[in-house]
Amino acid sequence: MEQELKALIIKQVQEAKDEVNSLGLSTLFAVDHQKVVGELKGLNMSEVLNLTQMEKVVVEISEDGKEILEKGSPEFKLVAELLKRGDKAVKKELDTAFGEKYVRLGFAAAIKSKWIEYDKPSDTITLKNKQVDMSKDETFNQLKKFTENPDPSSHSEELLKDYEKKRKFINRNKIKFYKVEKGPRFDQGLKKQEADLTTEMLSEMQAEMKEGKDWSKLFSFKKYNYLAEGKKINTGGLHPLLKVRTQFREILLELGFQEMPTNNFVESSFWNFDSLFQPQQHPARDSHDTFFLSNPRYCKVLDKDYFMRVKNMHQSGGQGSVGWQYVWSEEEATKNILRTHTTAVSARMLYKMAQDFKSTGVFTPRKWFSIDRVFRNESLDSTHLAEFHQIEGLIADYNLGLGELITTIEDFFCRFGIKKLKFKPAYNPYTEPSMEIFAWHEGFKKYVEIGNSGIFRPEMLLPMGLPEDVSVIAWGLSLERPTMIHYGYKNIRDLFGHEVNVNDTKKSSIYCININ
Ligand code: FB9
Repeated sequence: MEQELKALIIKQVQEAKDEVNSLGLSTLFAVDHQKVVGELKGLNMSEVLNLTQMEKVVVEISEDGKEILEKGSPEFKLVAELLKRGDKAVKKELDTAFGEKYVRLGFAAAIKSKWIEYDKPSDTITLKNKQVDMSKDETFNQLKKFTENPDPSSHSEELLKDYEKKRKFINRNKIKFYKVEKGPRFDQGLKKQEADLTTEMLSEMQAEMKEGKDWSKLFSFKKYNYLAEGKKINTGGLHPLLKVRTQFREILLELGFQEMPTNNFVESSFWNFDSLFQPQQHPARDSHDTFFLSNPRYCKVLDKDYFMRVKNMHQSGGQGSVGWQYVWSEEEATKNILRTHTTAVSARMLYKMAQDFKSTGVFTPRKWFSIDRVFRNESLDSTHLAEFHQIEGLIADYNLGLGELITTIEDFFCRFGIKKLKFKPAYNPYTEPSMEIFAWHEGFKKYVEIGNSGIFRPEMLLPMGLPEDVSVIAWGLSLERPTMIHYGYKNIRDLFGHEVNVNDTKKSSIYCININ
């Protein structure tokens, strides 16, 4: 069809005595004007034709006008229908058949012309004038004339106003069209436009050249369209959480932190709670808050000495602490769970640092971070699932205090443009002192909680065997909260889980999270 239209256009331009334009071609070939313009633009691109954009006002038929061109004027349609139905019809049936508005228009005009009578009780219309001259459908005939000659200057202003303003059967609109002339490569027009140069074509050109002919006219090539968009490649996309994780990870690495190995979702209660000096009666440790494994239900104890030192610290304290003063259960400590925080990983890393200190006699200060999934047996709601990603940072060095903790947290958050922080005393079983972290939210005009922090207790560090003057400062936050704020998610299920809309993963970059 396209080749056919292209050939028709080129033939018309070849043979026309008068100016050729896209409107005329559309009427001549009875093809939609936009389709003709599309074909013309292709021929213009290959320089077969030259196009000059023009503009003019034309008469266009409105939707109501098109209905009359399709069915005839409502009053004539009504008479035609009555004649078909034995000069009578129930108005409601006609409404159903032709649309209430169309019948109402015809009804009013036919009553005015005394062509029909109407009996309201029976809702019946009766034809009274059978001599209606159906060819006198002036409205229909005039609309046909507008269609055949859409140039407003061909019709009286009075008529145009009547059909446009009063009856709204036409509109006068400014339209763009194109004057069409031969282009520099018009003679190549009907030749197939080659898109690629092949070895076969080169051989044919060479043969032409050897025969002394003009090889350059042998093939016609499509003009290279530098504006053409590249082929859309259906790529994957990083999940919003992973984009945010990348930014947090980059910032922590820039601040000199090393990433801890977090590839164990299953953890022992010992590392998750006991090594942190979290007492076994703590509410967070029961099954309402923690997921316990049934198989394997228990873990092995690898370092019995450390295990016993932790037991003693819980039961009776030592090294300045009175402990928690309860009978500590080995069985409870060896229960396997899904880790409830990545602080369990921090505990393992600090224990390894103590082991290194023990074997080398040298303590090396370190900065560690972790970003990974943690699991809590909590009630679900629009912002909480039974799991989330915790971000945790810690520094183990000599004589660190609240001052270092606060400045470290300030350094960290200011990388996200968050400079207005407040710290509020809080309680954690394994840190003392502890602080909740708040940041000023410009949008909400209030401080919002953005994390928690503290200094690990000596009762946690000393049983590991770390030097007495080594302290560890740490802070934590979640990955989901900043991501939800940045992307504007109201429900965490739109961000994480099986209900996520995969197309969202193709959204723009996350970089420069902020909470405002
Ligand atoms: O992430 C949280 N909020 C937050 C963080 C960042 C942010 O945008 C900034 C641009 C970066 C915006 C908001 N919160 C902690 C605060 C609240 O969302 C809170 O309602 C939810 N909390 C989680 C725990 O809820 C079960 C967020 C999660 C959390 C809380 C505490 C820690 C980790 C994660 C911790 C800790 C800790 C303390 C001491 C030592 C070591 C670790």
